[in-house]
Formats: sequence, structure tokens, C-alpha cells
Amino acid sequence: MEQVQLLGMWLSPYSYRVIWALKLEGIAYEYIEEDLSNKSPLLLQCNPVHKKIPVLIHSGKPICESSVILEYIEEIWPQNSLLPCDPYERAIARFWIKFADDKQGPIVWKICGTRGEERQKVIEESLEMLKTIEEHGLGDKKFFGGDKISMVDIAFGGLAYWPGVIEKILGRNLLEAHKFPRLHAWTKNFKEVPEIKENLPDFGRLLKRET
Ligand code: GS8
Repeated sequence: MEQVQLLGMWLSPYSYRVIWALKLEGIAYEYIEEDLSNKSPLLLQCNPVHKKIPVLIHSGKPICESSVILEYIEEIWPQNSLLPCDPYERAIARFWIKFADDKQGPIVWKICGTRGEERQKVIEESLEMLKTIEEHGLGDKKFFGGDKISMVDIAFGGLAYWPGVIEKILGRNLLEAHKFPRLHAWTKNFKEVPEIKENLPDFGRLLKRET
């Protein structure tokens, strides 16, 4: 029988991308928690280039980079497809996944590691990026791809939960409903999907870790 293992870390939105995709596809897997302050020989062997989680190990073969893993899951277990059938729609989905990889993650997560003026700059950058998604990404759809959760939602999934922690730390809201009505509604829709709702890190533990 094929073996599926995931090297992850409990607070990482990138790990959760893979967890959500596996859950949505109904794939059983073994989760292995990685201590990033003391990386395991398995992680270093599986991802010698970036030395980062998540890594999916499928029948002994490692796959790195969360969005590459999502594409792999889609190809290996296509039963509950996470990408549209139409080639043009697929291209648009990949455009937004790339946007999530290049912009959303790196900008928003930087807020925690900055202070003072630099933090203010990163917050402004984050708000600008959220405005772009609000205006061009979602339209009036329930999910990025329409009525059903897709790989684009998974790629942006970190936005549905982790900013809540950042907002508590900053003492101000980032994803305000009146400024970002579409994104705000999307965060709710996303977290209502059972495979997402049942697979999120403990909020209190996240907050304790980041403060
Ligand atoms: C990012 C993964 C990542 O940043 C992806 O998989 O999409 N582009 C990659 N992983 C972090 C933990 S999450 O903050 C990580 O493994 N960091 C370890 C390190 O930098 O040494």
C-alpha cells in the first residue's frame, strides 16, 4: 500500500495548505511534526535545498514547496479536483496561486517580525495587497473559483485565520468588513468548510507563540 507522510509544523499556514488538500481529497497520511530549531535528518535529506517544511513524502519520494505539493496532489488524486477543467480557468487559478506565493504570504507574515516604522510600512503593504485581492481576485463569488472550494482558496487559506492573531498583537483590525467586504465574507465561507474548520491550529497557542 502507498505511504503518504507529511513533514510539517503545527503553526505553519504552508503546512495547512497540504493538510487541507489531503483532507479534501480524503487521503490518509502520517503527520510528522518538525522542530525547526533542530531540523531532523529526514527533513534535511528530503529538502536539502530550502530545508523548509512542508514536505510531502509519497511512497518514499519527497516533494517540496507547498504549491508544488498541491499540484502533485491534484495530479495523483484527481477524484475531487481542486483546479477547474477549462485550461483558461486553470491558468487564472495558477495566476492567483502564484500571487499568494509571491505576495500574500511573504508580506503578511513579515508583520510579526518587524517593529516601529518598518512594521508600519509592512502593514501598509499588506493592506494594499489585500485591496488587490478584494478588487481583482474574488468578484462576487463565494470562493475564488465559484461555489466550491478550490486550490486558490487553499493557497490564500492563511488569510482566513492567521491575521486574527496579528490583529490581536497589533490591537487593530486589518481585514475590516467595511473595507474588504468580499474578502471578509470569503474568510467565513472558507472556515465553514468542514475540512478547514476541523483543521486549524489552536488560536490561543498561536497567540502565545507570537507575543
Ligand atoms: C515556504 C515554506 C516555509 O516558509 C512553501 O512551502 O510554500 N515557499 C515555501 N516554511 C517555513 C515554516 S512556515 O513559516 C520553514 O520551514 N522555515 C524553516 C527555515 O526557514 O529554516
